[in-house]
Amino acid sequence: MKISAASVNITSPGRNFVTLKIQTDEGIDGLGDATLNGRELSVASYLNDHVIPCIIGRDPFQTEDIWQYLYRGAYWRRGPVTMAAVAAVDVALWDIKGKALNTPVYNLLGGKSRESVLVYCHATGSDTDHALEDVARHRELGYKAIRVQSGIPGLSSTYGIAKSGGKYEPAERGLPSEFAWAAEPYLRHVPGLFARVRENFGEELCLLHDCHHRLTPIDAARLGKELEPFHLFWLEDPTTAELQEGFKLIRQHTTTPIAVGEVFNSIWDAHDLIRNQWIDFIRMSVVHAGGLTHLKKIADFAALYHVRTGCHGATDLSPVTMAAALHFGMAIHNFGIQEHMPHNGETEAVFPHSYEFVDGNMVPGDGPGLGVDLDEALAAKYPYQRAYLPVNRRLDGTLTDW
Ligand code: GCO
Ligand code: MG
Repeated sequence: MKISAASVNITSPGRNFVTLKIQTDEGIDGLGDATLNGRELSVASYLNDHVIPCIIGRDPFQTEDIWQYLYRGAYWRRGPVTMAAVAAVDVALWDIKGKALNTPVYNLLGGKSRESVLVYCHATGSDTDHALEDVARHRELGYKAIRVQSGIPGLSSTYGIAKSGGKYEPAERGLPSEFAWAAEPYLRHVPGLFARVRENFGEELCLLHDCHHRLTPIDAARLGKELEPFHLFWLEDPTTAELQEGFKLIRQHTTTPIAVGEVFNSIWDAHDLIRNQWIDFIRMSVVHAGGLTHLKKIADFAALYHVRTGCHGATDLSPVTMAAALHFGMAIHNFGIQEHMPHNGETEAVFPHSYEFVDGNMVPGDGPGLGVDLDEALAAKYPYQRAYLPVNRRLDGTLTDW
């Protein structure tokens, strides 16, 4: 079998998605997600202008060699644009391989290690009472693990809070909006939020929280310590991770489990974090970390250090990535949890898929390949719209991490 053609689809059914379709001379197609929130067109160009011409004529079964060709062969390696493009090719090839062998992708990654994968959802509220209502609503839907975020008294906006009436969606059309941030009111508020959640919902519910890279290591250590009585499943992105040693400081002070990695692109972003056991969960996603070929190696490396996975699964990762993450989660031994932020109805229609939510868990479906399609005619009705993530400033105007 040979790769005969490949094309990049950009669609915006509520938010932008970039999808690579690879075709073969035997009539089998595969899909790969190439979406990089707020920087979508750069990955589309990387694929169209630099990658697609090099893969035509290759054997789609050679996932390892093609991965190395695109990674090492580019000379300029790593980075989110490059790794999202490499991932799109890689995932599309695993999809083709599964279809050609008439088996689901999880069987190519080791076979089922479990019958379904545990997922967590997002509960949000403008204040603690509203957040508690949203936790109750998600429990009713069947979720067994819930991330909880709430508005912070004294701050006009913060990460993870839905606009009134709507669902939380991190990117906005138009130019970037600006948020205000101060760590002190946040640090004063969050322990009380989790005290109320535990008081209302008991010990069994898995609880998670995302700091979204906003704290210094010592502030994160304080938060982790103060959250210990509430036994979180994890505290996510407590600080920025360019300085991997920052996590050593957090670890010295708290037993709250730590998760990080949604913005990482390769094992080298997490090498020290994992081998020093400074984290408990690695959150890299199939799309931003070079595809299934690379993520499988990262998971196997992490397993040696008792680090489990918790793949990023926000709405800016397309249903193709969700499907790939579910196959991956079914197969690997050190699976931890999978993020689930449901897509809107338009997106679900553009990407018909076999994965489904069953009683707090998800299953990828047992059909061949990934089990996701792209309705290109419907996708064409939603043209690309420029969109950005917000930027964040401290109260004195200084630009800080969002
Ligand atoms: C998460 C993430 C997202 C990101 C988004 C950026 O934990 O799901 O933090 O909400 O902000 O994916 O594009
Ligand atoms: Mg996050």
